[in-house]
Amino acid sequence: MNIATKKVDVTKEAAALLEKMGVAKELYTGGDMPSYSPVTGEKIGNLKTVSAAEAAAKIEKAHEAFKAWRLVPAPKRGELIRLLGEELRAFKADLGRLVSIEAGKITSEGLGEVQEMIDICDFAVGLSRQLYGLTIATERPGHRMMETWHPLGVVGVISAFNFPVAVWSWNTALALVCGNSVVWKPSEKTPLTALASQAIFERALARFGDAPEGLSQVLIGDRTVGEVLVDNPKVPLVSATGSTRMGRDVGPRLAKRFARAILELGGNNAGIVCPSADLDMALRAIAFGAMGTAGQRCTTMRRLFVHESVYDQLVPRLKKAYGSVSVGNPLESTALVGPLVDKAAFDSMQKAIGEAKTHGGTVTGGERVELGYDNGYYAKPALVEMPKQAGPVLEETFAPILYVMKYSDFDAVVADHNAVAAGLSSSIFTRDMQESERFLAVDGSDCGIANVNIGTSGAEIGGAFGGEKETGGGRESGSDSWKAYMRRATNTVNYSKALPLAQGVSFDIE
Ligand code: UN1
Repeated sequence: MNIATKKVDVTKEAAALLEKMGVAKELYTGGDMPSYSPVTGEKIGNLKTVSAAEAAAKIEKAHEAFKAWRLVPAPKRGELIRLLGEELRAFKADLGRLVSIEAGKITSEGLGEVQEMIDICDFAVGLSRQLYGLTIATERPGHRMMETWHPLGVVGVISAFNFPVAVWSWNTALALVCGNSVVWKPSEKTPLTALASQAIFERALARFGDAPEGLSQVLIGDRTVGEVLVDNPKVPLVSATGSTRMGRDVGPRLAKRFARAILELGGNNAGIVCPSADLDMALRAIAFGAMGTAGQRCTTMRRLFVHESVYDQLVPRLKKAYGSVSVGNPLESTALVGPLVDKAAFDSMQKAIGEAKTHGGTVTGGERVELGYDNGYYAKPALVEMPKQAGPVLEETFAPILYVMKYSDFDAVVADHNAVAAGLSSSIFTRDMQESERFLAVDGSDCGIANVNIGTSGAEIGGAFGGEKETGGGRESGSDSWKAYMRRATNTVNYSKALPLAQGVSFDIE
């Protein structure tokens, strides 16, 4: 069912939310960069952009802030992030709503995104007392060897429209407890949520008190501003989330100046449904993984392999779910699928569906849903049954298209699963322990995330997030991802009265 809605005033509501969160009006009115709401296609802000020179000055300021912040004890730095978590809790509803307005997410997903921010703050507060280094057995008597982790410098963050605020928080919460400063270039499609996050951060900063100025800053602007961040020698690490195309540009530029990169790029995530799978569970997981966030997560399920023995039980039910899923305005309805981000996203969805047909695909859904907004692009999620993995199935199209294929042999399906360029997330649905273990084993899924009996999307912050191959190899968020935000020093201390050399080398000068 498609949910018809009354007209919403997204511009007014966005302004009211921004005011409540403490964003100065001049930051988003009368500027040169428009922001649109995908919900109705209307313009909701006109932001002031920074020039390349202004961006460089902000980076310089962040570098100065780093030099002071690195001297603050890590648990004290954690206190700032604890306060940030408190402020995010207080503004969860407002920021979540603004995410829905600016990125088009349904209400629960907008709120869920802010919850991810709160969760990473909690994680980082604990981490601020656990930046552990090893002590290492040394081969020399009267010596001690250990590792010390030191702050790195200014951390550049480049984020995408689909997780406009959570990705910033994963990087910022970790970077700040690790003693770094942050300069953030948000997506041009979602700058207002960036301003709101910055305002919330500044509230935490005011409560914290004595923190250096410029500890976390936002660069509003286009690609040229991002390039300043990527090329600036005072930025030793850039964490960039976006397309593989963007990563192909950013990665080598960082490598050229020996800066570090955390790249979180495209995904072409698949699920495998085995003969013993709990089909009710698989159905729900696939529906959320493939249709949730209107197919606009890096972790969205884009390919599905179903064993021939259960294909006719599962796929008709899936098609039914695709037929009945509610598509609608996320601000005024309880629809499960909101808009695509813009016309370009809708066009690329239609193009991929067209190509799939030429490769023998049979399509359910995919058509535009008219809600009366000229520039709001809503589409029925598409399920495309494919005779084999070919054409657009091998690519990431950032839209709700699920390619469904039948399989008969486990080894062959694992090979097909891995036969795409991206390597972000994956899942298997089975109650057969041998199958699940083989999927997780060395010659199983080649992705950074491999799940059993849950979908590909919706990862918790506690794990390291990221993927292999053209996904870029970066890891952010939980586990020991913090190590990428610090530099490691190996220290050997001689407390003896002799100077034995390692490896038994003798070098007696007299
Ligand atoms: C992304 O789509 O860029 O696992 C991030 C998930 C979310 C994060 C997605 N926790 O789906």
